[in-house]
Amino acid sequence: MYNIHSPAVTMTIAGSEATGGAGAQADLRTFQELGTYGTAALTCIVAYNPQDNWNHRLTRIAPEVLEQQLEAIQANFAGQLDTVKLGMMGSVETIDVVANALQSQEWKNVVLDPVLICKGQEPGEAQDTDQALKSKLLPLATVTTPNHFEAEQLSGMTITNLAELKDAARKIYDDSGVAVLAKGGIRLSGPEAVDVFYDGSNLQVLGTPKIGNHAVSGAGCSLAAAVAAELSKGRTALEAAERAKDFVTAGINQRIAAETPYDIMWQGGLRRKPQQVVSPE
Ligand code: PXL
Repeated sequence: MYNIHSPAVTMTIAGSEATGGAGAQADLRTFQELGTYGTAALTCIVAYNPQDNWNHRLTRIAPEVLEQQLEAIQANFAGQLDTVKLGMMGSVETIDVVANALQSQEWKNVVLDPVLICKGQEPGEAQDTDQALKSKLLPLATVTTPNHFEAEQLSGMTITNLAELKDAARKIYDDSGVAVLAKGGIRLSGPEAVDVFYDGSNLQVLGTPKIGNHAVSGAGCSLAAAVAAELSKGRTALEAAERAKDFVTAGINQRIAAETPYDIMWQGGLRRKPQQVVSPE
């Protein structure tokens, strides 16, 4: 029975990244942290290779297995699941399955993180997947969160400064009708990590002081998941974008160092600092 006090149900359709920095693991942690009930349908499994410079080893989930996961989640939460976050897809077949699931019910919020490449991958490795993402998933989204590279790909523009990031956000919106949170992040020079939100009427620049000059794993996934979580609780897209940016900034501030060449953001960054537990001498 649906209980009005139940948390909003949110779903991520994303890849697993076993170390937990990115992908579905980061999404689920974000959903939990922001007070929603998270579900996950896996599209692929990424296992970094510590013997080979932490390169990605990618195993795709068979399309029918993804279909089964989506069927289970959608049936279990029929009538109360209206928010989905889309992460790494990994293949054209996967995109087709996801597009079908999106068309099989009504959604209020479809947040597309247009993952074209992951850290450690070469750009342009998967042109056909990128093309399918643009032609089949973007039109079904309500919000999209491209990073610098993805915003260049989606807009067909070169982005070297804030004015160009704004133009690209406008272009992506004008072409797709989808609200855009375009991330300059650390890629644009200057003291701030600047992102641009545009929904056809509001153009808002979201800036926070840069925390170092290195990309942090999980920031992109968590940002999109946080937007989805906030939308599922009834916030507007702009409010959701602002809160998501604060969530990620706090998470980067409290990042976790590991053996990979990049740190990992921590989804608990907005919590009050835990008391240090000191054992008696
Ligand atoms: O950061 C993008 C990303 C998304 N999804 C999965 C990933 C990565 C990057 O490593 O592994 C599963």
